[in-house]
Amino acid sequence: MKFQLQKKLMTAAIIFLLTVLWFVPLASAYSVTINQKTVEDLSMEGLTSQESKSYDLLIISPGTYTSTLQPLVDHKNSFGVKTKLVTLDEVYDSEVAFWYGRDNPEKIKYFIKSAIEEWNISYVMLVGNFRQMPIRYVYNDEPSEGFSEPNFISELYYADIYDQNGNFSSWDTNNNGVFGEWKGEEAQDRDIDLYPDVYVGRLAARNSLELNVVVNKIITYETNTYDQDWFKKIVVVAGDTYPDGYYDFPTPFNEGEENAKTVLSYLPGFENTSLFTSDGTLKGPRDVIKTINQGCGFLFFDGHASPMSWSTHKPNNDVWVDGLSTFTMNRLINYKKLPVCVVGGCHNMQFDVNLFNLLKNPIKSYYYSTWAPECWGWKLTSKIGGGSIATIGCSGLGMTKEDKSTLEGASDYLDSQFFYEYGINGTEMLGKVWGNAITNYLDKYPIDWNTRSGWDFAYDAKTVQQWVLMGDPSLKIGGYPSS
Ligand SMILES: [Ca+2]
Ligand SMILES: [Ca+2]
Ligand SMILES: [Ca+2]
Repeated sequence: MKFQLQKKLMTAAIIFLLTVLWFVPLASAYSVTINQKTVEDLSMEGLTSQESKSYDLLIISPGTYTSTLQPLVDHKNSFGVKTKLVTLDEVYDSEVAFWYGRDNPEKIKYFIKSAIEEWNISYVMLVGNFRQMPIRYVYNDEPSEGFSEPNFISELYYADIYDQNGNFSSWDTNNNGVFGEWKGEEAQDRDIDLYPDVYVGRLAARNSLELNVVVNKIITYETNTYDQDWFKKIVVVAGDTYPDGYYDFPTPFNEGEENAKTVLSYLPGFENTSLFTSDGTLKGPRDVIKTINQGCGFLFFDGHASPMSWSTHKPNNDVWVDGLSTFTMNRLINYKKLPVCVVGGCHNMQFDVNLFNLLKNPIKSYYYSTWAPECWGWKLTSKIGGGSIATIGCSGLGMTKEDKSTLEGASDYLDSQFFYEYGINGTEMLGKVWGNAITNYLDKYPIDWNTRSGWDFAYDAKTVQQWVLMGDPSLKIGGYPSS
């Protein structure tokens, strides 16, 4: 049965792959060559000579997207978010990137540092998927036999610009070209402070059509959401993440539902709908889709996931209950009622997935769902006619408190801090909510770099390193009042 299904899926995927190959440009971030221009050609100075010298939002994008992004730049400026759009070529040609940065991600990071110092920016929007806008893999090793994960994408790399002494933080303190390395008895790259110094989000668009959809969603959201009834609602989806009796430690509670209740307690003014397996309100994707289609300002999932799916369990039952997958998402028609979605689970934001993985390693890519043409989080964010306005979740194996010997912290704490920041602390700018949640996490769980990999402190570091914001970091949650 399973093999038949597997064969069918593989055939469908290969047909789909060949179709998609006609449309997706094969640009590779790694093939971008740096023009060896002389220093005086371009500098930060050259980029600002005709304009203001101070900005709130820096957008970095491949040159092919500048016209698609222009309406967003105009929109942001009209609402007082001073925005500067810089192309990747301009970044690479800038004085700072000419002198500093061993590779493209590091050049971008140095450019962001200069933009903080010279332009006083608070937000950075990276535009382009993993092929078009470089990503940084960090090597905080998860050595477990069941699922070994030597590296994963970290967007926090682009946000944690300074170390605790105020110097540029390379995340490669032993200077061997391997970043965020934590393997064996202690961390090789250590004393990385991890605290974000700027708020980073990504629009992982694969082409201008996809980018155009998201740009329109952001503009529509910020101009239409204010004072809308649907916004004052939150939907939480969860169950028994760890059915009791299936692990070598006791897991008596419905962990996902407990976390969801904590989240709800942080949004006191919001009408809530909980879809739980324990009371039968969550039986499958239909329940989730129906509820989201009615509209909500926030959406929270807490359970298990892959780049293609999210699911959980009924209490003390290891049978899977599906919540939402990249396939069933196609049925979302919530139009302008777009929630900010936080998802607890593994790999929802693993945005380096692609169909070529099916050719490279069919079995592994099938098993790990890395043959998805786009990950769960980006698909939800870029969905036309609905989905989310932004999605926050894990690029790698999501760590929960059950992974730690203290049975405390990890995503259980970090996810709920997002809602604490918005609902209790009153932080309204999306990127700042993301960044402050990370800051709160590190304040509560400081990292001891002298401990072994695959254990509590390495998991604390991984928890924040892998937490990706897919969306506009300068998004005003709840939108702007009409003037
Ligand atoms: Ca290193
Ligand atoms: Ca920092
Ligand atoms: Ca349990």
